[in-house]
Amino acid sequence: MLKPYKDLRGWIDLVDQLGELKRIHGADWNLEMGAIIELIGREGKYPPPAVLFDGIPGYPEGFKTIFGTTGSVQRMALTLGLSNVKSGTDLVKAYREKSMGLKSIPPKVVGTGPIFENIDSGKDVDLYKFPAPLMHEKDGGRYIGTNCLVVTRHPDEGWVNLGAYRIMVHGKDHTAFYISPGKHGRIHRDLYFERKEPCPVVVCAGHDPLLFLAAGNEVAYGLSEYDYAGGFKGEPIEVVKGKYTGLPIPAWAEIAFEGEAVWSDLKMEGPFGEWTGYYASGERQEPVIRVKYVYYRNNPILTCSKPSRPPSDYSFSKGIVKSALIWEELEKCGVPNVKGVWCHEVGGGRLFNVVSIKQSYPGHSRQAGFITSQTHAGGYLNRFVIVVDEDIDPSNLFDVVWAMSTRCDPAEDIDIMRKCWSGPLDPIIPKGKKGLNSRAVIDACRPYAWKDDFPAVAECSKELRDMTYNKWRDILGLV
Ligand SMILES: Cc1cc2nc3c(=O)[nH]c(=O)nc-3n(C[C@H](O)[C@H](O)[C@H](O)COP(=O)(O)O)c2cc1C
Ligand SMILES: [Mn+2]
Repeated sequence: MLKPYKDLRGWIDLVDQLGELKRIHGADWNLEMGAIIELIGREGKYPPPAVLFDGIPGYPEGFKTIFGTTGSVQRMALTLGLSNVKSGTDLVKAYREKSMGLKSIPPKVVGTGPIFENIDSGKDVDLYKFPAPLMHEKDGGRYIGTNCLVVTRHPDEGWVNLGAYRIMVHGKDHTAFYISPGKHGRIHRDLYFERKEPCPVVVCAGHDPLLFLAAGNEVAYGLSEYDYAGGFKGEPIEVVKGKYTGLPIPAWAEIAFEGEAVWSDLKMEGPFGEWTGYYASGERQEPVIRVKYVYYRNNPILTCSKPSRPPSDYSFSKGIVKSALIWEELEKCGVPNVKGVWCHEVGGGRLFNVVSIKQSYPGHSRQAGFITSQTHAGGYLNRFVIVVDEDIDPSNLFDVVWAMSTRCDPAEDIDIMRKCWSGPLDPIIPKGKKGLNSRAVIDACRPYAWKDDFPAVAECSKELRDMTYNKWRDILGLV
């Protein structure tokens, strides 16, 4: 088991020791880094490495970016402090087990930290100091925030939220930020805007990948992702207070900036290539963050993720965390005998989710399916939920589609839920109708009423398989 790490730099050292770090010198921020990530992810060895870019043209040596932080089983295990995991399904189980007994630990405010090594304010604020990538050819601008933490505080209840919401640079001292309706940061921001108050905000753009996993996935409403991540780490996340907003900023972060957004201060945001595989949200007016302070470490590392036609450099980790969170929510809702959950990368971890159960009573499979489609973790922009029996591995698309093709009678076993939680990124919803979508719950379990009479599966029994294997193993040369 690898040692725990203190910050992104410690994490990078450990990933290097695992042999999962690729260093690339001299790639341009202008499309080249993004294209390299796509090539490595689609055409390179599996699993793809984390990629650390340095020597970026136009930037001082040492100003780096890193992509694909959480893109393998071993890197996820390191980040989450999990041991004895060899596969994605092991990760989901281990994540779930760890999170079940988890006590959240609030962050610890410290006086200073490496993030204050450099402080720019007033005229010195310049976001172009950092090599923010132009990721895809049709993007509307350079995105400094993808693998980022957007920190806001509920104006009445006081709790602090962290969400990964994309941030497009508009000028030296201002950015747009896009938060889909229903996200916690959006709920916070709307509360300030309804009262005609500015919304204080911090954006952290280089940090421990654990914070990214917490911010980029659906932690419960009202629970700070800082507390959640602290619970996973087993110790509080150290934070400093922003000089303008007072909001907590990870003390060991690489790059952060803070300022405020005002309801009437809008600029065009997008287009941006997204996790669905399309530039589906086009260009819209979105609120602007006016930046008052920029903080960064010497030789800062900008953390990046490139959403794109899946698989992307973060779709693996998205699917893992989401599967574990949905499983947990199903059990909290009282759905028994869940045997597995898998949010497939083909659906960007959201659109195509499978649950396997040991059917225990009539209606069990529909209950599992309907609830999955409306969980907090699985509710946003979901399209298909497929419920399968326990003999089907939910992570195996071949088996899942076989079960759909043979155990589901479409007229009886597909239910459509309408007017569900979607958003501007949904590619099949036309302009003007964005916001809502429908979803199919596909019951691909053997019908409960006659499941024991369902035709037997035509494959070798375990006994026949083992007997044959033992007799013929040398000749068959199976792996
Ligand atoms: C790399 C990455 C980029 C994301 N970009 C956005 C975004 O631009 N807007 C958005 O609303 N959600 C985005 N998300 C999804 C949210 O981060 C996710 O739904 C998270 O749960 C939001 O936090 P919240 O639950 O506290 O609202 C992104 C997630 C990841 C992993
Ligand atoms: Mn949240």
